Amino acid sequence: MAPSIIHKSTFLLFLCSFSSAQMHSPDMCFTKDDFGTHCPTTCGIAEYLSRYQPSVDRDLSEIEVSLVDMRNLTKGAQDRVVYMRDSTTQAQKSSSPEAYIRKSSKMLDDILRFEKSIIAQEAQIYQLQEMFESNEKRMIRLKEMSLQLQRRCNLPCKDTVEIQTITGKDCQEIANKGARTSGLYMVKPLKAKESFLVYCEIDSTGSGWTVLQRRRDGSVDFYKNWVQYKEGFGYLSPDDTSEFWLGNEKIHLLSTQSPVTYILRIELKDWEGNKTHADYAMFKLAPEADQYRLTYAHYYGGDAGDAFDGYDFGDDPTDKFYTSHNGMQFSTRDQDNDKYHGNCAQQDGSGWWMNRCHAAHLNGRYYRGGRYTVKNTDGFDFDNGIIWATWHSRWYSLKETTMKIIPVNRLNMGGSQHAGTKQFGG
Ligand SMILES: [Ca+2]
Repeated sequence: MAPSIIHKSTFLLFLCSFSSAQMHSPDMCFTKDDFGTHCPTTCGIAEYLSRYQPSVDRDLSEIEVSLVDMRNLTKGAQDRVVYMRDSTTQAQKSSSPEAYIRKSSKMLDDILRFEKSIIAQEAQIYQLQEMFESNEKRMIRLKEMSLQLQRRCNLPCKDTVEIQTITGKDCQEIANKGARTSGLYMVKPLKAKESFLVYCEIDSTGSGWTVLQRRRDGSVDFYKNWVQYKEGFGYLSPDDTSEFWLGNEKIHLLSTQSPVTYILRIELKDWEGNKTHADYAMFKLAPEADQYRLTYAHYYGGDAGDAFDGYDFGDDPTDKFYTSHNGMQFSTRDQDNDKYHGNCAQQDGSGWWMNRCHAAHLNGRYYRGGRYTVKNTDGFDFDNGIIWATWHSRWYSLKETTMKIIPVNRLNMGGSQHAGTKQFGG
């Protein structure tokens, strides 16, 4: 790392760049248009325009054919008018006055009728020509846009982000070394073979949170498989604007580096703008051999309630027991480690420490507006939203969530904005 304070580097935002090759998914082009400025979004638009172009071309050539037809028709009518005018002159010369008057008035009627039809046809032609011209202009605009987008898509998918140079075994150590800015840092937990990128939330008092999970706008699909949850997915951004799962392996390495014990803080925000949090003491994620089992010592505080301890939904007396999460192994759609005869992760479209199945479910499906019903689940048929049952019902999906950790001694120093949390019985 360069000795300068800030090291600017061209950096692929994909988490997977820092991990296994298996994470180089086919999603080079990210098609969610609400994701913002990331290059892959434009590939989708260019692809859409390219698809649109042949059908507009086809329309234009059809209009051209009808214009030619109309022109031929008009020409025929004009010929007939000329012919009739000639016959009138001829009749004037050859016929008797009465016969001439009768014949000529009939012809005049015919001429009038034909002239009217010519005028109508000309108006139609004019209309079609206008349509043709406006379509041509539109086509030119679309072609320009398509070219522009194609040029942009041909550029390598990159973003210039600042990666801070201070490193440490976690964000708190980085803050202890003097960092006072939130952003992207490289960390290397004690047992880690190599360092990896994390988002550090550092406040002015020197508290350094290492962020493990972030939901904020539904831009990232959290219905992923075991390897993806192991390695992490989504995007890390220096200004904390994107969604991600840091990865079970990294969370394991961070949370088990003795002698540090960590507080896990879960921050939640609903669609009405209310915020709350829940803290857990001695948060740890077991190694992959134990399927990244979640353990903590006890609920440490916060107003969100202890949803990790399960919730009595009132369906069954065993609800609370079978929806608790402490001690559960991690499950994904392709690795069922839950306590249910079915597959909770598959039926709820997520990866999580499933029991039978959950009272807390922060990797669930994103529902805009919060409230949803079985009918909105597109066949999942279960409460699969972003749920914290002790705060909002399981049919209310939260707007934003954060999971982050800090060494317990730092939290107790009172430096944190949420300091002074109540201690519940162990
Ligand atoms: Ca099962």
